[in-house]
Amino acid sequence: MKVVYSPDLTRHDPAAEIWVGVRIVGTEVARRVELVAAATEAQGHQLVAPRLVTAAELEAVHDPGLVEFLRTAWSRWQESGYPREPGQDRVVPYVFPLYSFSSGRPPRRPASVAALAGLYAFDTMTLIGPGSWEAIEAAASCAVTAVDLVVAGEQVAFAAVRPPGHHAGRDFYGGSCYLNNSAIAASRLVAPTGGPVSVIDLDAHHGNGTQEIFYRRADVRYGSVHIDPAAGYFPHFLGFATERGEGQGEGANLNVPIPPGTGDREWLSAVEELRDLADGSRAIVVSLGVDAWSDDPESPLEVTHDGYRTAGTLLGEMGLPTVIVLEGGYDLAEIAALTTSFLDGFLGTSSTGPSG
Ligand code: SP5
Ligand code: ZN
Repeated sequence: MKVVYSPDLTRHDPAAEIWVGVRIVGTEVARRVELVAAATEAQGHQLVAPRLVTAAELEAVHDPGLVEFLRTAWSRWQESGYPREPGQDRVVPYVFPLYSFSSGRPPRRPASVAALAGLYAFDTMTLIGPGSWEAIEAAASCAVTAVDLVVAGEQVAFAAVRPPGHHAGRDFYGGSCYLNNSAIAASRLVAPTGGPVSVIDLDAHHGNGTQEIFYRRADVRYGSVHIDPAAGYFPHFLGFATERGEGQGEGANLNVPIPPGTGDREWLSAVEELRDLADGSRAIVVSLGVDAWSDDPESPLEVTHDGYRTAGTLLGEMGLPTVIVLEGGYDLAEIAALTTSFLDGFLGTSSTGPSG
């Protein structure tokens, strides 16, 4: 299997997140993807470099204003002098123009880049600094390159990327995500396969960005198993089972929220529901977050290596053209083994990893 990877993915180093107003050490670090790429290569998969994503591919899914903001925010932040005064070395939002703030009228574009960040960011945790844009663009580039490979006849390709993407929507970023790599891939798969395409999201958190991008569309379905937002977990406001899509997309969105402490058996039965949603699709995109793992610092789920391997088997057995895109997963000791467990299950190969 080909694994699309670029050293540029490591150039984004948020170093921190602002959580409940406090600057804490961030868990979405460059080492994550270095470990995953090295492990897949050690298992005999071939690392390939991406071609550059086009503006049309980005804008099929994202507002050009969001893309332009992400591309220029760090240089504007430096020009504004914030790193010296008040001493903030990352782009952090400051004022949030909520929908009702202007009674639904579109907000004016503010002159200040700190205010502009509040137009696009939905949280304070998702920082932008030197190298961020280069990595964000590289991640989207890897995703579309994986699509190219599948369209050219590969059964499956893996975009080993970060920053992750599934919390980013048409015109918003957050949850450590900036551009939605999986949604860009899914959108790009529709024309060459004829559609429909299904995104199956195994990350421990609900992929609110992917859901919203496709909420009114029938040509891309979205299914997710994730920690129940009603139990107090990110993204808090979305990911409920009642969200089923609207208009043309009615019935094409499936959320399976599960409680803290859920292990392999119930998680895998949810994966089977997602597989049923994808039935009749021409291709699938797997949003492969491995943070449902039992010791992950960002989630209270209790999925094991065997669980991820079996999920891989369930999705591999569908026999559809598949693009796998890395999302979350923050236990540096296990992220590589969890990922290769899933890939082994998908490919029907036996594991040589430590969990075998
Ligand atoms: C892609 C992805 O997995 N994004 C996950 C973002 C979830 N972040 C939630 C952060 C909630 C607070 N985290 C602080 C942990 C302190 N122990
Ligand atoms: Zn996650």
